[in-house]
Amino acid sequence: MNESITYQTLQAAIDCGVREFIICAGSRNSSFVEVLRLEKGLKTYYWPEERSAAYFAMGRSRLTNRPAAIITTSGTAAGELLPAAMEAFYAGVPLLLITADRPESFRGSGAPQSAEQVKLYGCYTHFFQNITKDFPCNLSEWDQRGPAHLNVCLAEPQSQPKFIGKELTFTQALCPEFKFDRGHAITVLNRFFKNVDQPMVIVSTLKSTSHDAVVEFLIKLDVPVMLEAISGLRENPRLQHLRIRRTDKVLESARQAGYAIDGILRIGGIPTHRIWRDLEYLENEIQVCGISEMPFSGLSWDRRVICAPIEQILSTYASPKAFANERSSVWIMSEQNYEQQLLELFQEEPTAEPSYLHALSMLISDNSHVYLGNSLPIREWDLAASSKLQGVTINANRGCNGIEGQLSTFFGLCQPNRENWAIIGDLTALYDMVGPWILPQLDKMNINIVVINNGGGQIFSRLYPYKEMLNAHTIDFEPLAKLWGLSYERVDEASFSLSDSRCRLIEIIPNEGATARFLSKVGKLQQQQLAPALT
Ligand SMILES: Cc1ncc(C[n+]2csc(CCOP(=O)(O)OP(=O)(O)O)c2C)c(N)n1
Repeated sequence: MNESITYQTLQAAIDCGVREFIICAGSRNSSFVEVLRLEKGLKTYYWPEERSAAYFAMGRSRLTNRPAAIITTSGTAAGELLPAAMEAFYAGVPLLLITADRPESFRGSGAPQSAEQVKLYGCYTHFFQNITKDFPCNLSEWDQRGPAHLNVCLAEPQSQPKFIGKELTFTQALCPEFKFDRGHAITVLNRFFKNVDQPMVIVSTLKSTSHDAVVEFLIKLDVPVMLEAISGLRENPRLQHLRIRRTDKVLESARQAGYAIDGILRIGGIPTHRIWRDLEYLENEIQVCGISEMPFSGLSWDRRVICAPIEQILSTYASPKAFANERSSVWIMSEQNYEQQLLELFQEEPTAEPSYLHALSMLISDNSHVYLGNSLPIREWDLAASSKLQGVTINANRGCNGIEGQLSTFFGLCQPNRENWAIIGDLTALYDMVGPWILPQLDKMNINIVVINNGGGQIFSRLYPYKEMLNAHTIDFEPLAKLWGLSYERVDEASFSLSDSRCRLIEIIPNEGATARFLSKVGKLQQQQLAPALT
């Protein structure tokens, strides 16, 4: 029985596009291991730890633009997939979770390694099926716009299963169609543009396939735009004349320039920056419109999001009104001023954390892949990375903003033929210490793990005046590099260079005093009236 259920489930996964299986072996799922270890047409990875493995699978799915499957044994092993399922749900990643289970007769029995696995991931899966010999796997209802869960009930495994090598067949899988209402999307956009006079655009997480359409749209629209790094457009040379550089006090600075923003169009994911939190309290002052491939608005008071393929809407859309005016030009000009002064601050405080981020961005080659950890790195990249860096692909886990599974997601996204850089905090690195497990199974690649070790969760030191929030520590990361056979470089001085090692951990130790001074100076800079006020 196990043999036919296993083949049939794998065939259904293959039929919907899965070509990579991430396997966390245990007795209960050994029939899957048995089949997959001999299968030549599929890529397999093996992990001893399910939580990180699921994040790795998510990274693979994002990189290959296909669903990737993770297969676990029963019990708590299945429970370990919840964080990645949540992330994949909010990020819209087609992650296939296959959990082995004991036969249904064991439900509620408390028998060893059996748990209640039916709908284990609750609302975080777009599709669930309990597979038994009477209910074979059928994934045709999975929309592939979020995770799916297959709970596979298997009989007690034989000690030596002897499967007759059946053939799995590889057909061209069709991705389910993204259904959306184009007419409605255009009506909502038109209404927004008719109602506002001084709009701004924010672009956050964006698929690279939407880049061209968004660039053309922004150029035509000709209004100020905040380009978060994860949009992949922050450094785009065609948009620099529209780009707002600051990451804080955006609305205030626009107002000072006489451009009082009355509407914000969001393109892509939920923005990381402060402005999106401020908007929560500006319901009556600023109109918001969102266009995204996910249905989330990120605001409690506004649930209206145009959920559609961005490039299909924006590539032909023209606003019913023109917006460019003298006030917006004054504001954007003042932003260029601000950038100049920021560059001077990096020189003044070279050992401050953002200055290290800036220096690092100057050492990273064009066309690299950069993964930004949640917490300070993703914010500091936006604040400090050089806008000269061209052709970079930026990734981050911004579905749930968790700090777990970050190295594993990064490894899933690493690509040969380009530099791969992960920039993460120290607690984030500690959370995923098992992540480098997968490195020997990857092709030879240029992989750089940068740990910004500021001795704890320093994002909180900027918000809370007590140390209990920080989880402060004095750990250093050289032993972790050694454990995983990575070369190690330590950076704690004003000027630094890096070796040309291809698989390494770089520990950057910012100077606390310099960081505090830098933050105070940048705070003043962001507050200064840089624009001549227009009346
Ligand atoms: C799984 C999870 N637990 C807790 C948090 C809350 N959190 C956000 S940032 C952070 C601290 C991260 O510290 P570190 O990685 O050292 O980065 P730094 O703040 O120093 O940049 C914590 C605990 C979270 N985002 N995800």
